[in-house]
Amino acid sequence: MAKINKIYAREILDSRATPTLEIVCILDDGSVGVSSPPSNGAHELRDGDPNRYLGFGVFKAVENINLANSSDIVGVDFSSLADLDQKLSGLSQKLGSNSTLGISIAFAKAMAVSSKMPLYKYIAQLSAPQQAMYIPAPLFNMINGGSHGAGNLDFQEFWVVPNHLGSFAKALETGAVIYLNLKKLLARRGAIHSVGDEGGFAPNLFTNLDALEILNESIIQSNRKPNIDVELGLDLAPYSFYKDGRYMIKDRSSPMETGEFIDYLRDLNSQYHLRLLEDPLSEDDWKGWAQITAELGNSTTIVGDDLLMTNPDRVKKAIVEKSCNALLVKLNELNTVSENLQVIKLARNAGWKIIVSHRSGETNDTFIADLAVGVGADYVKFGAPARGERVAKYNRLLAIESEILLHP
Ligand code: 2PG
Ligand code: MG
Repeated sequence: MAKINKIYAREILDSRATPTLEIVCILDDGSVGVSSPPSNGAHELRDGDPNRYLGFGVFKAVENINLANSSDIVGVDFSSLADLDQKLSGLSQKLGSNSTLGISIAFAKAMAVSSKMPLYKYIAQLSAPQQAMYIPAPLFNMINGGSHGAGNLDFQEFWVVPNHLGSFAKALETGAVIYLNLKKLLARRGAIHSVGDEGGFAPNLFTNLDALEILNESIIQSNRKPNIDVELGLDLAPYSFYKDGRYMIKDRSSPMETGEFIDYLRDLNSQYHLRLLEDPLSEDDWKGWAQITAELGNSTTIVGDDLLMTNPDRVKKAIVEKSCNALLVKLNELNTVSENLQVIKLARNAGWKIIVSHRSGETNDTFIADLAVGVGADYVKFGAPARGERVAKYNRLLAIESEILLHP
């Protein structure tokens, strides 16, 4: 049993100058949990006042949470996080999912403190029983294109995936060294190397394929072997280059129909052995997704992000239609932590891989690092190994890894 003694919120900024919430939850035994969920969630409550933050302010949400002190959340005995989350799901229309998720995370953190347990172990208890704790493999987003980068590339994210070798610390070092060498290589080519939203470089190159080439060069420069020590992966996020049912990218002079685009991706996969391919097709092209998963799903992992929106109904449809074989979990697409645990269970029972993801606009909250370890995710996607809000999560994984080594 746990009772919330007090809950309050304030407006803070995310990594893209957009307001988001910071929420403090204090239990009646004095345990405290603080959360700051990222912005850009599915059903957020925003003020819409054009005179503040271009309408993105969250004062109404702050007020709602502060008023929750006199509502049915504070002073009530909850038997578990699931118990509170059930109530929060019912309040999500009124409070907004930014508030309900923030309260849910802050409560989970306070409960872990109260149970004298590391957060990842507390989450593991709520999630599937596991053999042993491990750190999921990181997907480092080295090059940002599409709507996330000021350069000229069509694909949104170009990842390097170090082969884990059982040590997250080593994987992180590999990611960081490749990042530093990539910076030098881009500068030598005269491609701009400002960074995009997720800390990866945002260069101007001739083609998307050039970006994969230069990543392989950086891997070699870092004394690692492409495909063996380090693999590549992509999040295409085609909404920025899919128009009128066709895919138009700078690598080709004319737009491609779905079938042609799948052929193009098959060739890309044969050439670069992509470990994962996220959102290869438009989110409404369900037929195309089933086709690409049937054709490429054995040689690469097909990840549904925009296709699924972490939404259980879309996940169920994708399981039936065999549309993909991995779920990207973006926590703030749903109202509570428990809703996320349920959708993860659904995907895992279908034999899918699980990737716990940050958002392009982030805060320094490291909850998703604990969540990823607690649920036994296969991968984490927290951006480049650079920029504070991304590195905070990777550094939390370092801390968890040393704790697990000491107390398995
Ligand atoms: C994605 C995510 C995170 P956003 O497309 O996978 O990288 O981006 O938060 O903008 O949806
Ligand atoms: Mg995506």
